[in-house]
Amino acid sequence: MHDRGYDLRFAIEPKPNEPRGDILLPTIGHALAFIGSLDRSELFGVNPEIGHEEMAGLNAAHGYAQALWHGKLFHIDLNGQHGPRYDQDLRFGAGNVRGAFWVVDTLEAAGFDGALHFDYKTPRTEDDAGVWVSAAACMTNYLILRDKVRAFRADPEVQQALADARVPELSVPTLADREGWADLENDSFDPDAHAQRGMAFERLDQLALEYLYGVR
Ligand SMILES: [Mn+2]
Repeated sequence: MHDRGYDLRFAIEPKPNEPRGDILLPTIGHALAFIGSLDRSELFGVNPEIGHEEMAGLNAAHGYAQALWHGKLFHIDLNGQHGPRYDQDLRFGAGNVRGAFWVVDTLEAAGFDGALHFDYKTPRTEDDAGVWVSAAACMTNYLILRDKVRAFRADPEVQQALADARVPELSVPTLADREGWADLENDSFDPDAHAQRGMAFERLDQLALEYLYGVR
């Protein structure tokens, strides 16, 4: 295909089950591992669907974040889902609302600049007008959550909570420049002191919920 001048990339969309009981490449992690084994792996990425990850009982935002970290989030399918049931394809923002908040936060924090694509299905009980209601609602709900995550990230209390939870340290390499594994022997790591400290995730997560509940 590339030999014929077509500048195309492929995005694999993982799904754990349905219509069959088991589907190969059931999750983002499986797809990333498979892609890494391909001869032209640079041409392949993932198109994760929120509902498919949640059908597998997984945290969609975590999967999106891992795909971003690998440079493999080529495309996204936003929708809604209630737990590990059949593929519900609810409009985005319906279903797991908290999960939707974190997916939008992940995309916005990472500066994802690809298409914001929705893969949802209007319930068959709707008429044509209802189809347009649910289509508009997908976009409205993204914009609502985008406003909320931007306000969340701009809040000085949130920034302090992020620092208290040592989130910025996640991007610091374990070894400093010119440091090797042998240098770790001379490190002054105090396991007792580290066992005493809290990670302060509850505070950070509660701030997010308060933005989601609309009281901040
Ligand atoms: Mn899809």
